Parts: sequence; C-alpha cells; structure tokens
Amino acid sequence: MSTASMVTSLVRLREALQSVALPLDVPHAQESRAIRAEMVDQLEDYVLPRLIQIDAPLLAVVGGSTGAGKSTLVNSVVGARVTEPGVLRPTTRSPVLVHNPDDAAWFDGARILPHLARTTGAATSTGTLQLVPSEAVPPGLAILDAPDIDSVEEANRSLAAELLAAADLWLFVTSAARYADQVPWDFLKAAAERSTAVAIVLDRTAPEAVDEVAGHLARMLTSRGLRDSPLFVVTEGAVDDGLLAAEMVAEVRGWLHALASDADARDAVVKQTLDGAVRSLSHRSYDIADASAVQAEMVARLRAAADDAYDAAITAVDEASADGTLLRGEVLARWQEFVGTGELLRSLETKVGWVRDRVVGWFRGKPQQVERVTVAVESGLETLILEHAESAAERTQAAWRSVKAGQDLAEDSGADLGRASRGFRAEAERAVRDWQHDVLELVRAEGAEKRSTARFLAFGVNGLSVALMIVVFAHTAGVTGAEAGIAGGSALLGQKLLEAVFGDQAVRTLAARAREDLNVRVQELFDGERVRYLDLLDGLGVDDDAAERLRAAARVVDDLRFAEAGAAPSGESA
Ligand SMILES: Nc1nc2c(ncn2[C@@H]2O[C@H](COP(=O)(O)OP(=O)(O)OP(=O)(O)O)[C@@H](O)[C@H]2O)c(=O)[nH]1
Ligand SMILES: [Mg+2]
Repeated sequence: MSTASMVTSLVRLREALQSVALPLDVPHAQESRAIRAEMVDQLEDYVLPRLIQIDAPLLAVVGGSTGAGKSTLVNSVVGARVTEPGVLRPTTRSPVLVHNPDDAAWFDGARILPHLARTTGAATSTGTLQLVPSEAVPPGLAILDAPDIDSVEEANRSLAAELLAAADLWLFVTSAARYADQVPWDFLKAAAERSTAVAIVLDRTAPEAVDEVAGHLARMLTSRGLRDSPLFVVTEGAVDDGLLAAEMVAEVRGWLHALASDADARDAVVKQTLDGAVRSLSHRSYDIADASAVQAEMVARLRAAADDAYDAAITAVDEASADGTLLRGEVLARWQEFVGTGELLRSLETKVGWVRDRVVGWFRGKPQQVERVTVAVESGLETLILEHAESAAERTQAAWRSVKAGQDLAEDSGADLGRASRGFRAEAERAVRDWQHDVLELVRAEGAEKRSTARFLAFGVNGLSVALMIVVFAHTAGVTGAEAGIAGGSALLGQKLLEAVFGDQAVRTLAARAREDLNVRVQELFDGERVRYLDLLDGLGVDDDAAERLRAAARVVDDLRFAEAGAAPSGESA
C-alpha cells in the first residue's frame, strides 16, 4: 500500500466526518454523534499516527474491570513499581505509559493521544498521560496502564475506551470473579469486530479454580471470535510492595518481550490492528453518512413545512385581494358612500359631455369620502394579511411540533414561532400604505399626459386611485354579470370611471400593475416571516452534500484497502 495515499485518504475521511452536522434529535442521532466522535478520536489518536510512523514502538494497553489487578500486573511485568495499585476503587485515573528511555521521543510529543497533556510526575486527572521511562521495558514496546472500563466514573470509562482505541495490542485483564461481566465482553466484542490484536490475562485466580475458569473463559473467547487471542493465567498470589513474584507473570512478560524483539511479529500485530481499525472506520463512515442524510431529510421536511404554510398564505392573500372578498363591509360601505349606488353609473353611461359636468361637480365635494375609502381599504387589507400571517405561523409550528427534532428546534430558539412576529402588524401597515402610495403614483403617472384634461383634474388623483384599488379587489371576481352582485356593481362603477379618463386598455394595464405591486409587497412581508424558520434551519449547518462527500471519502479508503489486499492477500476480504 502506498502509505502516503492511505494517509491522505484518511485525512480526507476525517475531514468529511468532521464536516457532517448531526444537530437534530432524530432517532439515533445521539448514538451517531458518539460514534462519529469516537471515529475522529481513533483517527487522531491511533490510525493516522500509526500509519505515518509505522516503526513506532508497539503500544500494549492494559485494560479491564476495576480491581482486576491491572496496575499490579503492569508493575509485576515491568519488575518495578511504576504505577500505583490501590485498595480504593477505582485507583488508576490518569493513564500511565511505561516505555524504554530510548523510546521517549515517540511518546512525549503529541504523536498519539494528542488530547492528553504529558506529565512525568504522578497525576490524578483523566486529562493527563503520565510517562514513565524504565530500562525494564524493552525498546520497541510500551505498556499503558489504563483506568477501568466499567468505572462508576464516566470520565474513567470514556478515557479507557479512548485508550483502547489507541492500542496496537489490548492486554485485557480479567479475574475469576469478573470474567463473565457484560462490560468487558462488550469491549472484547468490539475488538473482535475490528480485528484488534488482543491477549487476555486471567488474573487473581485461585490455583484450584484455574482449570475450570480458564476452560470456560477459553470457550467464551472462541464463541466470540477471539479464538486466536493468547490467554495467560496469573494465579492469585502474594503482593509485595505492589508487585507479584516475578515467576507468576513470567509467561506474559516473556511473550511481550518476544514481541518487542521480533520485528516481524510486532509488525504483524500492528498491521492486524491497524487494518482492522481502518476497515471498521470505513464501515462506520457509511452509517454516519446515512445519519447525515437523515438530518438533511429532516431539515428539508421542516423547511417544506414553513414553505408550504407561507406559500399558501401568499396565495390566499393574493386570491382574496382580487376575488371580491375585500369588497365587503367597511370598504364597500365607504366606497358606496363615495360614489353613490346607481346614479353615477347611469351618468357615466350617458353622454360624455353631460358626465363631465355632472361628475366634476360631484367629486369636488367629496375629499373626506375619498380619504375614508382609503382608510377602509388599508384596514381591510391589513386584517387580511395579519390573519394569514397568524395562521401560517400556527401551521408551521404545528408541523414542526409533530416531530421531536422540529419541536426541540422551535423550543431552543426561544422565539414564539407559533405567532406572527412582534413587529409584523407595523410592517403590514407600512406595506399597505406603501402600496396605496404606489397606486397613487401609478395613476399620477398615467394621468401625466392627461393632466390637462378636465376629467382627470375633476376626479383627481385620489379619487381615481381608490377607484383603481376597488378594481383590483374585483380583478378575478368578474365585474359584470348578476352573480357579481352589489360588490361587482360597485367595482364596475370604479372601472367605468377609470375608463372614462384613461380608456379601457390603459385601465386593464393599470389594474394588473397595481395588483402585481400588491403581490410583491405581500410576498416580501411573508418572506420576512418565513425567514424566522429558515434561519433556524440554515443555522444548523446541515449540508445536503455531506453524506455523499463522506461516502466518497470512505470509498477511496476502501479502494486503497482492496488494492492492498489484492497485492498482498491477507485473508481479510471485507
Ligand atoms: N493477593 C493479590 N492481590 C492482588 C493481586 N492483583 C491485585 N491485587 C490487589 O488488588 C487490589 C487492586 O489491584 P490493582 O492492581 O490496583 O487493580 P487495578 O485493576 O489496577 O484497579 P483500577 O486501577 O481501579 O482499575 C490491590 O490492592 C492489589 O494489591 C493478586 O494477584 N493477588
Ligand atoms: Mg489500576
């Protein structure tokens, strides 16, 4: 294998893993986050440093249940009191790494376990790694005494897991009393799945129980895929100043020393663990990619809920502002007050000259009535917009609350997302007034060339503007025909009035433009509301492409693994 390309591909895999955002509490998200963190740690703690420096000493991590005798075993194997055993459980909190003084350079830097601060004195914190140089450890081998894996202390447990993930070799210590416990077997199962090199030490076992216990343990190892792991027995013996008699640990010690001195055997152990770790990282990457896709789907679903609600609100206001809905109540009453019911209409249908005379005088006297129509239109439109803003917020919130991820997101935002936003009423008022101003300007511009005409002057910009608004409100209602009723009749009157001044083609264009202006303003208003939800989703940093990037990165790793397997078959296929 080209180490350089494998390193590159694993660095990319790590980046792809880190760029996956898993913020939403969809099912299994918690688990996926933990796995991802573990994977990134393993890449940094072990896989990358090991690949880059394949000659580094073999690191044997001594792990197992509390009180199994790990620290005592390490001292006994080394032949010196390098780590503190104890009566109080758990004893070992800060990991102790014993190495030959010549190998110091491999460990005092941040090559492996970069998150742990190095210390050479006794340490009691889980955040430090105590380094102990000792001539009693052969060059090429380092032994790490880890905290217990089944600790009552969470920090101990997770540190133990991280240390085991950084091991070339697990020296798994168990005792006659503890060997059937669940936690150690969960760890051993993970080791078997990853093909991590493991040796088991059955510790603290009474000589008369050795046959029975060791036999049972060996069967358990076989049935759990660890048949090839060496099993050592250390019988319960007298502990003198933290050490067991040398001959009691001679077998373990001999095996470790042989490994240290045999470069091929050592390489085989390192390769087994490293290949297994890489394989498992690539497998788990596909699971994380799936988890990432689930996040993206949830974001899309929540986004669609907001979009559906606000698109529906925009459509509803658009329709209601053109289908005659607004030509009721106050608007209709004020408009009729302004134009009268039938009289003006009849006037408009008769001779033009007569119209001018009648109408001119008639409008001149009604400036306050124009203003009242304007006010009624303003409040009618505002009410319509506000109602739909409220219902869109309610609808979005209800949809978000129907899934836990959405509910959490809404709650964590601290905003009242089930209602229109606080400043919305004022914004809607401003938008409606701005629209009315637009309409006025439209009419003014259209009338610019006709300004001199008596009719334009007579009706005035204000009167013609409200007429145009009324025409807009009946745009799709059909202003003629019996079904249009009073509202239709009133709108028809507005239309006739405008046509008398501008001509019918111009009125159609003006109405279409006024309606379009209103739609744009309504759309902007609702987009401003919708963005409250979209901003929350965008803030999550969930990227649609993250899953595919991660899969692609894992495929590159797989391709390199397969290429290597093809070049030098190792028996391992997937
Ligand atoms: N008699 C006897 N006592 C032992 C033996 N191994 C360990 N002990 C004692 O058991 C206690 C715990 O041993 P440790 O070596 O500290 O156990 P540990 O696995 O490192 O424990 P933690 O660091 O808490 O996970 C100590 O009091 C040891 O002296 C043994 O083989 N025989
Ligand atoms: Mg200990």
